[in-house]
Amino acid sequence: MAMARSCSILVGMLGVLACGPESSDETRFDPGKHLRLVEAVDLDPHPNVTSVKLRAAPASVEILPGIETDVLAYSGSLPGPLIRAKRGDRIRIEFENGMSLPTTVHWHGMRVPNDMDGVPHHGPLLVQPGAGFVYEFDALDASLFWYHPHHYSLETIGAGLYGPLLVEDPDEPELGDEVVLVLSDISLDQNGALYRHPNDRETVAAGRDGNVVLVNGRMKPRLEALSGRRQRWRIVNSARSRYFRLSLPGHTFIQIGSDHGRIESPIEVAEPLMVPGERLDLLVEPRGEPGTTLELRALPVARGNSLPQSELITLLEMEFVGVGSSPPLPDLTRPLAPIDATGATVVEIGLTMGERDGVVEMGINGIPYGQSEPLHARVGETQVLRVMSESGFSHPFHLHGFVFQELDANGVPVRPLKLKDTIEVPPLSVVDLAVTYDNRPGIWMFHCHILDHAEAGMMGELVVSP
Ligand SMILES: [Cu+2]
Repeated sequence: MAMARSCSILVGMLGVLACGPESSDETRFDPGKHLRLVEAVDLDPHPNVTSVKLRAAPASVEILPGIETDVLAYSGSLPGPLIRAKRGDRIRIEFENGMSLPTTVHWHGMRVPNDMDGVPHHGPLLVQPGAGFVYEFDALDASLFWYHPHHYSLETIGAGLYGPLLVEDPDEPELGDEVVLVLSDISLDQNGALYRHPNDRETVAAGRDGNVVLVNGRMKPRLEALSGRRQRWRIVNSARSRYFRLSLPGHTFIQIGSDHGRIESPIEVAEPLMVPGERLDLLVEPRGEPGTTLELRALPVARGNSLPQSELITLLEMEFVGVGSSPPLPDLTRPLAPIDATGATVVEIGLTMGERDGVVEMGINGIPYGQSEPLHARVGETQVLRVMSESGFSHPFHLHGFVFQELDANGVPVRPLKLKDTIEVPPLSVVDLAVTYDNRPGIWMFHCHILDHAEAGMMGELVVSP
């Protein structure tokens, strides 16, 4: 602490921060002080239990400068509080619904028991206004996850209900100054009030992108950097439909993780794409003269052959406040086993778009959710999900409860191996995903994570039998 204090005195006197050695806790540099997330308080003193309270309710937050916007928020903050646990913990969330509509909380990516997944198939899982529910599960995997409603999702995620859940790996060394970045957007009118998109054919087909892009609930926040000192960015895309293609001019990233923790071996990426629901774990070594800034940008993306490109957006402004250095990286390989999909049942999942009586109707294999029969699998079985975008649109495909590995044209997992639960399915293309169902039977959902598409019927159920 003494060292940290002398650093801040230096900042005051010189406007710079240059401390060393950086690898020790005492000289930790915090790049994220201008975009800090509210953190949920762990109410259980037991070292292996994380117990938090979470309340969904109307709230008023400042998004546009000086203007209060009425939103829906978890525990009063947008995004919802960062829930921090470590692998092996028991996580307990005492949830309360302070809204006027029923809801659930879905723990996107977490391998939870089926009745904790927050989908409202069964009446009791729907949390009525004024009621509560205790979600309780084990943190099996270390990664960044996120939580959001799985009922009225389009409306309530659009109004601000989403938050990050970080499960840390207690055995992992420090790899860089860590920042959790929640990317999202929100639709605001000129008075700063939530804007209601029309529910017309074009909006539903395209998906509603918000006109205000947010990083940790803020417009274009500042992120501090020491030139030459490594940062670790743990990022989630919580937007309803917006894709983010990240670019830091003059820099590349080292990708070390994806949806479910670290990937098999690190890869250098220049402009990584994040579809709604996906997570990325990136290392970046920013370089710049103290006193200068650098913009992290979202490059234009078209989510379909017929859709216009999104505009170029500045996500955050990186501000160089000094120089630093980082120790060499340790070996970052992770021993993952490729799924052997030889002889596995191929299950075809066509993501289809059509029209009935002038209304856009989306579905799985031509049948909208609610009218379709579920798919089937058994615990222990390996299947190949052949997911096909049968239109000129991109779809981020999400499977609840389980992890998959993408297969190449020869039917073997793409290297380096990545454990995924959400993946881009480009227009008019096919993605093969190998999945082995571990022992958590139940009715699991899969759907497009463009929430307009999910709402219009692009969802299905998979029954995993014991
Ligand atoms: Cu879609």
